[in-house]
Amino acid sequence: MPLSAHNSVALAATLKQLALDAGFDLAGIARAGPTQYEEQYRAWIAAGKQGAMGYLAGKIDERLDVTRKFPWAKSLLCVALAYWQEGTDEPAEAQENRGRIARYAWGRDYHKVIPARLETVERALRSLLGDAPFEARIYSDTGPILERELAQRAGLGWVGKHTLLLHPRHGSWFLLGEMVLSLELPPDAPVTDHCGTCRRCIEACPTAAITPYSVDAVKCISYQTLENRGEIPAALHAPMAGANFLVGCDICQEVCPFNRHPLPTREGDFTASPMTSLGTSEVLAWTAADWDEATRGRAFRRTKFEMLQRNARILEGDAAPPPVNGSSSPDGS
Ligand code: B12
Ligand code: SF4
Ligand code: SF4
Repeated sequence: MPLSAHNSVALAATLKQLALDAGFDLAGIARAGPTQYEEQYRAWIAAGKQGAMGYLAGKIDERLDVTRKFPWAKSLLCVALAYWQEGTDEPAEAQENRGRIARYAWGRDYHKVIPARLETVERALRSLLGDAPFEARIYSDTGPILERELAQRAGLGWVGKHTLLLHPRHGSWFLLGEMVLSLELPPDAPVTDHCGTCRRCIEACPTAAITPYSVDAVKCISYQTLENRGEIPAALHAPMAGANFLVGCDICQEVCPFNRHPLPTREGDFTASPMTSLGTSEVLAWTAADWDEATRGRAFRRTKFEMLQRNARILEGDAAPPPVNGSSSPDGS
């Protein structure tokens, strides 16, 4: 049967194949519509767990239901791009006096990589559908949308107790993206929760930031190193020095049993020149120009010069960071 907007089963299969051809590792279709977890989301905001990420408390109605922003939205193509890479873990002795960079930030900024791949998919779909018009909007951490719940609905995995999207065979080392579509497409079957009685991520988290299916961002090292532009609460300095991350944090993923056999990334933009750690004294000796050079095109450019030096001081056990004012939205909302 020829491909047309009216043959939704064939169209969904073709669209997912286009996504895989564009380099994504997982692709699925979710129905557009309200979250199942409105109450939990609103309670999280009411408790102030977003910290200075004020954008999470804005546009809540839109975030909880994509059809509020795009009344034409019927379906979403949800994609995942693996970012784990082999052979770049440094031996313990080489890590001395070095602070780790979380894996998602080793290579080129995914906020640039994923939308570019999704634009390729959109162009291919428009060319296949000829003159049949449709609406499409692309996101990857760039707008008010609940990316993990949507990916779960699209059958890419389940949302683990650490709140990340986990694939039953390949684990959680994936970054997510979506294309909101006006096309009516049959959704994939959601994956059920496989966490069972496991509590490893909860027990390993150095700052006790995780309660099952919820992370208190204010306690999370990832938030403190990447998003907090002010002072880091003194109570977190010792656990942060123990965790030894200058940028982000991977501990809850490293201990997860579903990450034992990660899918290596095929993305050249992630493997071209991975930066896995930085010397703390080197960072403290940097000028703003050195920071600019080292972070160009990388996701951890969000960690401004003063923030990176503040983080390095905490890792070195010296906590007197000068505050840096203001906060901004990573997801552009
Ligand atoms: C804000 C944010 C953060 C904050 C807050 C993290 C958090 N857990 O919410 C901080 C800065 C701490 C952070 C850290 C990280 N982040 Co972040 N972050 C986001 C962002 C922009 C929004 C997430 C959000 O809305 N949080 C608010 C909370 C309340 O939302 P929620 O947990 O989804 O809320 C749901 C749950 O409460 C759920 N729920 C409630 N009860 C129950 C019960 C059950 C059984 C279930 C299933 C669900 C459930 O329902 C709610 C609505 O869906 C997303 C991009 C996006 N737009 O989605 C990326 C995103 C989640 N981050 C990502 C990444 C990679 C990270 C880090 C790994 C980076 C790092 N290495 O440092 C860490 C991981 C820390 C962690 N364990 O979460 C990826 C995750 C990819 C994946 N495999 O899941 C995303 C999706 C970006 C992307 N496009 O790839 N992040
Ligand atoms: S990223 Fe680190 S600090 Fe944040 S919840 Fe996971 S283990 Fe805890
Ligand atoms: S460590 Fe255990 S509880 Fe946490 S996400 Fe992985 S399987 Fe689920």
